Amino acid sequence: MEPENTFTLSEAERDDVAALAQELTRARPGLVDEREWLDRCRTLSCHLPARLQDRLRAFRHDPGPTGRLLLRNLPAADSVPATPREPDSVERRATLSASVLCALSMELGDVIAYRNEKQGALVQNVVPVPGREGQQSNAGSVPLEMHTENAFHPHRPDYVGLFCVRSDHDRAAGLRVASVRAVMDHLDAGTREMLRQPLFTTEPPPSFGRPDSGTKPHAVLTGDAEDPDIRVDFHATHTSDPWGRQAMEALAEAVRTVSEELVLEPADLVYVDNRVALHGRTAFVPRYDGQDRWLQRAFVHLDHRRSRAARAHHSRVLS
Ligand SMILES: O=C(O)CCC(=O)C(=O)O
Ligand SMILES: [Fe+2]
Repeated sequence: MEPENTFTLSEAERDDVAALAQELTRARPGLVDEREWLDRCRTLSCHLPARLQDRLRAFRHDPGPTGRLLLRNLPAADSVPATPREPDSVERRATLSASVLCALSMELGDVIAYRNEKQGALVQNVVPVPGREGQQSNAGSVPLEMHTENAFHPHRPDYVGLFCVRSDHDRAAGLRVASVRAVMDHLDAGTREMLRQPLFTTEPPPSFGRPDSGTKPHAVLTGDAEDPDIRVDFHATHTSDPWGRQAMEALAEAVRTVSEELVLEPADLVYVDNRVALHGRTAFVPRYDGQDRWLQRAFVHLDHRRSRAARAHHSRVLS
């Protein structure tokens, strides 16, 4: 029996998704960020296989104990071009992988991006970049600390979709995921209480403004006492309160204990529920030979209206 958080498409289902995605690669104007293409994508996403739609909706209803959904055996292109290696690389063309990622993401909600990140493109390449090995960003290859995606932002993504186009040479790069639901069992009452206090500030990455322009103080845990939401980035979230620091350390330890590692295969797609799960990545060794690890990423909002004031001209790109 397959675990509840994993869904493998049958061959027939994969062929159906492939046909739908191929139609999208031919849809006008062939560019992911254009409204006409996105409208077509939404329409076609209504025709995804019923079992897949059902699973995506079930995940939207409740992300389960692990806060993530792994979809396997999606269609993959017959020939994949060289892995990009330039900084801030994005995919604007409606390729097969970008089409699959957008069509499935639209079943969860609205695909969005941020103006100051990767040129506001809706589909972004997650690839190692020469010279950035040590960076705490998805261009690096040292371990990437566990984080809520865009933890500093008032309109954080509800879901992060990561579609594997190519694995790393050594199958060493593991996407790490830890859900707060699993973490809670490993936190004592005092730690939980500290993490609910507005004692923590989170810095934006340099691309989003001055590095010293952190958030207003916020809590790490909010909402239901037993089943809270989590907001933390172990690289960017800080507190000057000694008890707060201790609570962060206890949290980091609990996250290490429960986090799972997913070594993605081509045509695997993971959705992380960014309200209840943190993600990060283990280290790997890039070779910059065109065959490096390559994920494509998209962000999803459940309530498009809520971010309206941050989106000029009704676009999908938030400031
Ligand atoms: O490389 C990965 O597996 C995850 C990178 C990451 O955190 C991201 O792209 O948001
Ligand atoms: Fe991330």
